[in-house]
Amino acid sequence: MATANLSACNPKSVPDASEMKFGIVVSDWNLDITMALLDGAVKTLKKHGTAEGNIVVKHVPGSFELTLGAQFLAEYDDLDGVICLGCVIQGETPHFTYICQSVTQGITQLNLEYNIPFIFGVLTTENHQQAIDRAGGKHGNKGDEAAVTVIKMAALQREMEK
Ligand code: DLZ
Repeated sequence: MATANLSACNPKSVPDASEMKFGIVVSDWNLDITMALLDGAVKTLKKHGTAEGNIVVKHVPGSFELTLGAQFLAEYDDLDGVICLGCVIQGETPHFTYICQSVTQGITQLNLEYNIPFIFGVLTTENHQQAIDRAGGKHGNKGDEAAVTVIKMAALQREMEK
């Protein structure tokens, strides 16, 4: 009887990322939160084998600029994927809605136009505490999740290209 390779079948397992190179574009708005997301993403990429020299980090002023920052990374470097990190907190004006719509659509468009994954690591919260809870707090660190996601998508692309 054939034995199944359980680790290959396990949807939770994370592929080896030692031969991969990633870009991270991070927004400077709500910097305490986005730096925590960045820290989580970098630690997780390294944990799965990505060399520090193969993690290219670029800053942009706000989440609205994440799309173009990610496009610059894809155009000017040879990357397996790009993580976009930001934090948009609801204010008293409709600004929140416009920024969230723009960055969501922008990142979706990049995924369809380039042949590498662009990961949405943007917190969209009602207040600062909800953001803290998701940037290393009681709900984990969404930067970690974004890193796992980019590794999985880059591995999927490599598998399909063979
Ligand atoms: C202007 C603005 C506001 C009000 N709020 C946020 C926010 O919560 N998170 C964020 O990342 N950026 C915010 N920005 C800045 C915009 O993303 C953008 O940088 C400016 O509108 C300039 O294009």
